[in-house]
Amino acid sequence: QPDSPINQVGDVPLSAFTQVTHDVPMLSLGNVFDYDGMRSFMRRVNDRLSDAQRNTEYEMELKLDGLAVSLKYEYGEFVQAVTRGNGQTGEDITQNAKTIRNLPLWLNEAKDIELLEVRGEVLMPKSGFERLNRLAVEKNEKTFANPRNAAAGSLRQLDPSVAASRPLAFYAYSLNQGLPERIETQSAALAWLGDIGLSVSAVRVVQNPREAQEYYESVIEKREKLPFEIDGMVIK
Ligand code: I6G
Repeated sequence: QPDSPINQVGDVPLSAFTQVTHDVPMLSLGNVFDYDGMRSFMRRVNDRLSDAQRNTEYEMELKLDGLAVSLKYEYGEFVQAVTRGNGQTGEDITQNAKTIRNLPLWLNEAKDIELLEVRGEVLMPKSGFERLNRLAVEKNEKTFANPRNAAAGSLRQLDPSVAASRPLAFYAYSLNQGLPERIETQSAALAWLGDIGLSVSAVRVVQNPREAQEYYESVIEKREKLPFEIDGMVIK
């Protein structure tokens, strides 16, 4: 097929990944483990806001269990993918990222934006992981312990044709540079990323800890049926 990921692959495998310093550090998230923890997080947020901002809404996302990656697009064209690494510096995995089926090499309506930096997770859906391990068993090769390890192993391949043969997917969770001025909320930013061609996972806006808990419980109930693994939920 002309649009096959294999056609995105350059001719020579790399000998090593180049280290790249992130423009903005890739921080990790703070954790809460129960309803009280979540309620006090929301109270702390509210306490720090000005009167005009008080009673803000919260946006919730699935915490996809993959590898955090930062993508750069220049004038709408995909130019670079870097792993989180230690948060300050990561590895340039651009050639492997180009083979990810749902990662657009061009973004719609972003030709005027000098630099767009999008962060998200590269993951392997459960179905692809099971297929990959079945093939490995048939060929007497080593299997992967879980989808996250399989995604990590695939991204770490110096030969992009190996990554191209793996069922990887990218889901955006934040827009770090190039945010259009009219966009004022996290949910609007993700909706816009969806409009310009990126995949984003489910988003729910909630008003208070009770609504957040209800959404959390509804997701946990259907966790086994989700097409990918999650290791929690995110509240912003
Ligand atoms: O919004 C998010 C969804 C999932 C995230 C996130 C995430 O990890 C799987 N991780 C970070 C560091 C941030 N937002 C900022």
